[in-house]
Formats: sequence, C-alpha cells, structure tokens
Amino acid sequence: MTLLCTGYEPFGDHDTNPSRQVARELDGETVAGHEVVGAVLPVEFDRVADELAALIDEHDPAAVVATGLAGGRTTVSVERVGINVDDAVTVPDNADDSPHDERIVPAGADAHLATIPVVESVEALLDAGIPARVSNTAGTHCCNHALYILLENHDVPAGFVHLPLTPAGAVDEAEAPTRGGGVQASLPLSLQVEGVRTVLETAVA
Ligand code: PCA
Repeated sequence: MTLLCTGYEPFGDHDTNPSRQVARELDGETVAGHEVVGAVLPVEFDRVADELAALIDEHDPAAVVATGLAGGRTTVSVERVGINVDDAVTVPDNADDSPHDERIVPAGADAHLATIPVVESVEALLDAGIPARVSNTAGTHCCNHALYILLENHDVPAGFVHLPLTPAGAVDEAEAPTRGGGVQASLPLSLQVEGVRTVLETAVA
C-alpha cells in the first residue's frame, strides 16, 4: 500500500515552503513497507478538498500525513485537532481568497481529532532526537482546512504536521539581524524529512 504525504506551495511572504521540500524528498521512498506518495497542494482554500480527494482516490493510502509551514514555531508540531473554521487572518491564500470566520463544511462536525497516533508520534520524534511537541491548534488557514477535510470526508487515518522554517528560510526572512533584529527559529531540512518519515512510520506501526 501507499502512504500519502502532502506539503504546500509557498504562500504569503514566504519564498519557499519546507513542507513542499519534505514531500518531494519523501516521494517514492519506502517507509514501513509502504511506498510514499509525496504531493504538493495549492495554498487555496477552494482547492484543497478536491486535490486531497483526487490523491486519496488515486493512491488509496494506508494513512495520510499532511504537512505545512508554521513560521516561527520552534519544533516539529504534530497537530491534535482540525476545526471547522476557515479564517485567513492576515494572509490571503494564493488565489487572494481571504475567508473570515467561515465554516469549512456548513453542516459538518465542529472539530475532529487527528486519527494518527499523535502522542506516540511525538514520543518517537523525541526518541530520534528531533525537537517535537503536540500542538493543540493548527490555526485556521489552509493547514487546518486540510486536516479538517481529511477527517470529515475520508475514512483513512490522517494527521497534520506543522514544520518550522529551514535555516536558509530563517536567514532569508530575518529582519535586520546585523542590527540586533530578529531571526526566527529553524530546523535543518534533513531533520524535518526524518521527522515526517518518523510520523509516517508511527502512523502504520
Ligand atoms: N502553512 C499555512 C498554509 C500553508 C502552509 O504551509 C498554514 O499553516 O495554514
């Protein structure tokens, strides 16, 4: 069987998105006897559900681990919950859509808990020496949207992992670092790839 791992395109002020790099790196790898299908999703509220449905239809995965960038977070964050809310807050999506306090599925459940083993994934990440934690909010942008839709519309075990910036991304986005300004937290891409691989392994253990 396959394991589906999605990343997202760059969005907002970000020129790159480590989740896209992770999905591309894992594509075609074998993890726990399953072939990983790595795919990149558009950062567009209106397209995420159809893209995920098409991927699940085509590849019939044993589990889905979607990933995205959470700039500023200090660790790999395994999300516990997807909520039935779209709100772009201050960053419109890549189609310039900027929902405010909208339900994703009007008659859907208010929220769903991830169906991959969240706590066990974080334990496995920490055992592997990868900074990680459980996160209790995936926000209200496209990442939460993907997690909610996976859990609302599909039977497959599914979860979401938010990733920090890479060191190169943090350098790119630094604000006046030579003048004492801020540089956001980062994690090398190789550790991010290993981290998502670990979550995929735990999902089918
Ligand atoms: N991060 C955003 C959307 C796409 C991504 O990589 C989020 O956290 O919702």
